Amino acid sequence: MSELGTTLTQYIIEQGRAQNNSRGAFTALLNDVATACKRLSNLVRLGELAGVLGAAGQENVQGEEQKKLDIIANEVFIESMERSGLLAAIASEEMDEHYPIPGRYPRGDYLLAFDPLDGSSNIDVNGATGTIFSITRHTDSSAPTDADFLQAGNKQVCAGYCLYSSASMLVITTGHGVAGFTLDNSVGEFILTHPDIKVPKETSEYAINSSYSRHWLAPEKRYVEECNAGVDGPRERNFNMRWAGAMVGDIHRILCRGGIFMYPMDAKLEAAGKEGKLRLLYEANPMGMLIEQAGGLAHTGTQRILDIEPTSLHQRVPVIMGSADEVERVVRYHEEASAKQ
Ligand code: P6P
Repeated sequence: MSELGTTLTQYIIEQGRAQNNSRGAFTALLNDVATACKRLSNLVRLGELAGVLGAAGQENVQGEEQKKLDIIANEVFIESMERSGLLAAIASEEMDEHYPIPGRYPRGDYLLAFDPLDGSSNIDVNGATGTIFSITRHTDSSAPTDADFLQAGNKQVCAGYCLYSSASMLVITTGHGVAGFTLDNSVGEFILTHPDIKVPKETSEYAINSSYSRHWLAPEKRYVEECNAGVDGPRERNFNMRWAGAMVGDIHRILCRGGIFMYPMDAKLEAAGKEGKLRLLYEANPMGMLIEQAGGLAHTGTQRILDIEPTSLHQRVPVIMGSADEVERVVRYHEEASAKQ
């Protein structure tokens, strides 16, 4: 295992050596990700001083109001990643279709899907935000299409996020566990501070937006009511609730001390014909890989997230992920509810 204080580059090289595969291309690719995250960390940290707060006066493909920083973050990431010759194309929450690598740059074998600034509504109130990314392979020699991004989450070769909060932290997995790096602004390096992150199987904390409780389906209603009853109900302990308003903030807390994060299917989403709120390719899949690699579970309530065969670039799915015991309990409640129908 790499030692505390190792830089991200040293860590990737050491991991490659340990897994007996040359990581040259991968090292360069993750270094580009790190460079983009450093740039974004600076912009987020300066906030209004950089003149990057507030609405951009337009909507993204999701129909969501874009913040200035949503657009800037998307541009910073693309500019940092497109020249490496390692990517074949980029897909982003902020772009309707994939972004092909311009002909003036060589085309590589990896696909990057990312959410440039998750939780951007927190920006104007100095709350936690982050960038979430997912990397898959593109082995076909032809120019990629949107369809090439439609790979199940179990095909990801790397997943991670950069959390912009009291510290900026890059948390990644390449399929061999989860490691966390803290940005040392004095040297401009991500330094290994969390070498082997594990999600505790048990927890006394759950995360869900309780303002939607009137729309919840029976399994989630039952689960949350039992948590709220604490030791006065069937649970063996009392529970706390936390909701960061940014998946990256909630998932980081869960990776650090356990918990369960839920953005489940509910009656309002069903009535609107939606499959969920959160996006599969660049939110649920990368976070699901991190959670599973750290020993947790990532589920929709009816299936494992990483087994879903995507059908569209901005596909949405229900999300229930975190401490294994709690996710298993919610899934069991879904199974019991289905058996009654
Ligand atoms: P709500 C941020 O917009 C996001 O996509 C996730 O990061 C976050 O967990 C969720 O939506 C917050 O949704 O409905 O509570 O505003």
